[in-house]
This record gives sequence, structure tokens and C-alpha cells, in this order.
Amino acid sequence: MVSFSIQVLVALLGAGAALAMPVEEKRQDAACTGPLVRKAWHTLTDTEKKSYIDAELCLMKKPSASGLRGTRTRFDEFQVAHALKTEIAHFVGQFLPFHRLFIFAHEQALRKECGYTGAQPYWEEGRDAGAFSKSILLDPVLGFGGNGVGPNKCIQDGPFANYTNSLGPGYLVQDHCIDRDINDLFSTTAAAATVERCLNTTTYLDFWPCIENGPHGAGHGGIGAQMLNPVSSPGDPIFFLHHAWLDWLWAKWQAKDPKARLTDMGGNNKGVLGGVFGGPSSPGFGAPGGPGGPGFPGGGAPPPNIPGGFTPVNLTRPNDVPEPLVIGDPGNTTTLSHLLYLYGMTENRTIAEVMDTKGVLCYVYDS
Ligand SMILES: *[C@@H]1O[C@H](CO)[C@@H](O)[C@H](O)[C@H]1NC(C)=O
Ligand SMILES: *[C@@H]1O[C@H](CO)[C@@H](O)[C@H](O)[C@H]1NC(C)=O
Ligand SMILES: *[C@@H]1O[C@H](CO)[C@@H](O)[C@H](O)[C@H]1NC(C)=O
Ligand SMILES: *[C@@H]1O[C@H](CO)[C@@H](O)[C@H](O)[C@H]1NC(C)=O
Ligand SMILES: *[C@@H]1O[C@H](CO)[C@@H](O)[C@H](O)[C@H]1NC(C)=O
Ligand SMILES: [Cu+2]
Repeated sequence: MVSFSIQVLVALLGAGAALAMPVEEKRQDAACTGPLVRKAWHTLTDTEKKSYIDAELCLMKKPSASGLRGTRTRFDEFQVAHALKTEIAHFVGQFLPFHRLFIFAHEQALRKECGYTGAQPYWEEGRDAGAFSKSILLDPVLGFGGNGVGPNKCIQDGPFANYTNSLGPGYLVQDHCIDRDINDLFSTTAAAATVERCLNTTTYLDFWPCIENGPHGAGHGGIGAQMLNPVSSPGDPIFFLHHAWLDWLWAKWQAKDPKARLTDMGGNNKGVLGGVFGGPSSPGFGAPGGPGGPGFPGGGAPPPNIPGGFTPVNLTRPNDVPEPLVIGDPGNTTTLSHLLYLYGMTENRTIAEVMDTKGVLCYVYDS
């Protein structure tokens, strides 16, 4: 049911695979003793849930320090860093490593700046496939609040109900609420069979598109509204638990054959698959065949509102300084030397450095 673009992607990537060049594994300089253990949200105690929520609220109160346009708070800075990298972080080989570092940066901010002592939890979406609206994640007290209501689909309850996003949808800089438009049908792509099909793949060039087009769409399409916006989706704090789940799946897949998979990287490093998003060969969110678009499970739903399409509107790169978007790869293929740069949200890292969660990032998953 999510096969709409995978054949095309794989066919296209087959050509790219020949270009992928082996890169020497970078020496890990950190001995990761005592890694943080990331756990599934539904397994946390009430106290653990509360301390995560409180730390997120703390980030939402801390003033922005980066000077990134459109930000008022530290929480907003993550949203902007994601927006600025959207074009080269989705439907490209660095999709999984980029988001791995992005989620790590958020976890570090909670710990270093907000007194959080836990790890980034993940949302085990498979448990809620087809029934996101009943998820424990949406608890109004020990969760992220429920569905959006009214014409603007603003969330009404939960700890984040009163937060004002300063960015989005898309690249717009404007105040709005955290919104949701839950769609249980979209959330079926989190189902065990879909996940298992991805975990059954044996190369990164099969695994990554399987994840990006399948389970990835569940969290975004199933929660909807801003979560369905590929640019500004981290404006909903549930984003971090969604992408931690995908990261968990990647780590699980890597652990099945660490020797090969901890260095397996590839794919295009720019949105060459049909432009940026939504091209015919790589249906993005809202495009025909892509999550949220016609032909997707629950299909025919209106595409998400992305003002200006994928052309930055108000938001541009800091100080409007042009910069090369892709750094570190010798050609058009994503390699282990690709630089992951998050506008100071965390240290610059190469993909090689984030391949193993037990390297410089130093965390593991509970299962
Ligand atoms: C949000 O604001 C309303 C109105 O001021 C208030 O009643 C409610 O308690 C606030 N909710 C939170 C979670 O702060
Ligand atoms: C995954 O692989 C296992 C073992 O080969 C197989 O039994 C199972 O049917 C596969 N699952 C899917 C969804 O392809
Ligand atoms: C942002 O862009 C929109 C659409 O072009 C425009 O209406 C709005 O005035 C701009 N806002 C700022 C702060 O520049
Ligand atoms: C890389 O892509 C550009 C177009 O974006 C193309 O002009 C160039 O030939 C490609 N380079 C290689 C080595 O394929
Ligand atoms: C991180 O990478 C960016 C982009 O190349 C560069 O501008 C910045 O100076 C780097 N930061 C550090 C601390 O090296
Ligand atoms: Cu993203």
C-alpha cells in the first residue's frame, strides 16, 4: 500500500548506487561508556513523562540565542534550523542521519539547558497504527494534548495548548497556534507489516526510501496540520518523538548487520529526484502518491497548505548569506564525509560520526 514510489526510487537509486564510493570509517574518538537509554513513551512512568514535558516547556520559554530570523525561543530555533535545511534533508540520502543529529541536538538542549536528566523518548507508532486519535501520546495531562479544533485546528488542551509558534506554516514568519488534524487512515502506514518490510531490506538504498515513504508518513500524515508540513513540522513537539521512532528503526536495522550497515550510506544528496519535494519520481507530502496526497492511504485528502510552495517566503538563510547547501560529498551522492550542519544547534558532524548511536552521540534504545 505504500509501494507508490518505492519502485521508482529504487530504480533511480540503482544508478546512484554505482557511484557510491567507499569512505574510510572515521575513527570514533569518544569511548561511549554509559550511553543514554531512549525509551518508548508508553513505557515511561508518570514522573518521567512529566519531566520530559516540563523540559520541553522550558525550551519554549527560553529566549532564542541564535539570531535566526523568525525565532523567539530556543524551541523555535529547532523549527527554523529544520526549515532552512528542508530541501537537502528530505528525499535524499542524508534524510536519516540529518534527523538523527537533529533529534540528538534537541535531546542535548533539554538536558544541558533545561535540567532534564532523561533521554529523548520515542513514539512507538506501530502500537497506534490506524488509531492515532486514541494514542496515549495525546493525553491532555501526561501527553501532548489532543486534536485541533475549529477553523484553525488549534490544539485545545495539554501542556502546549497556549504555545504560539512564530514560524510556519512553511517558510512564513507569523504567529499561530500549534495545530493538528488527526487522520487515523494515514496513520496505518505505521503498521507492523510496513515496518517489517523496511526492516527486511538489506541495503541503505532500499531501507531509507522504505522508511521515508512509509512509516515516516504515518507520524506526519496521521497528526496532520503543521506536522504534515515538511518545512515547519518541528513546531509540534510531537515531531521529536516521531523522528526518534524512525531513528530507532534505523538503529534496529543497523544492528542486524553492524559490520556492513554502520557504514552503509548513499543516495542523492540534493533533491534531484524530481526537484525538491513532490516531483513525479519522488512524491512528497501532499503530492499525488505521497503522504497526504491523492493515491495515498486515506488519499484524495487535500494537500497540506504550504504557502509559497517550497520557495522560501519570509524566511531566508541567516543574514541572507548564500552558502553551499551540500558540503563534504565529492559528487552528487551522499557519502560518510557529508557535513551535517544545524546552524549551531549542535556541533557540526559528518555522517560518519552519527552512523553508530554508540559513537560520539552515545545513546542506545531500550529494545
Ligand atoms: C492556557 O490559557 C488558558 C487561558 O488563559 C488557561 O485557562 C489555561 O490554563 C492555559 N493552559 C496551559 C496549559 O497553560
Ligand atoms: C520479513 O522477513 C521474514 C523472514 O524472512 C519473513 O518471514 C516476513 O514475511 C518478511 N516480512 C515482510 C513484510 O516482508
Ligand atoms: C511574509 O510573506 C508574506 C507572503 O509573501 C507577506 O504577506 C508578509 O507580509 C511577509 N511577512 C514579513 C514579516 O515579511
Ligand atoms: C551533479 O548534478 C548536477 C545537476 O544538479 C549535474 O550538472 C552534474 O553533472 C552532476 N555531477 C555528477 C558527477 O553527476
Ligand atoms: C559548521 O559548518 C558550517 C558550514 O560549513 C560553517 O559555516 C561553520 O563555521 C562550522 N562550525 C564550526 C564550529 O566549525
Ligand atoms: Cu524533517
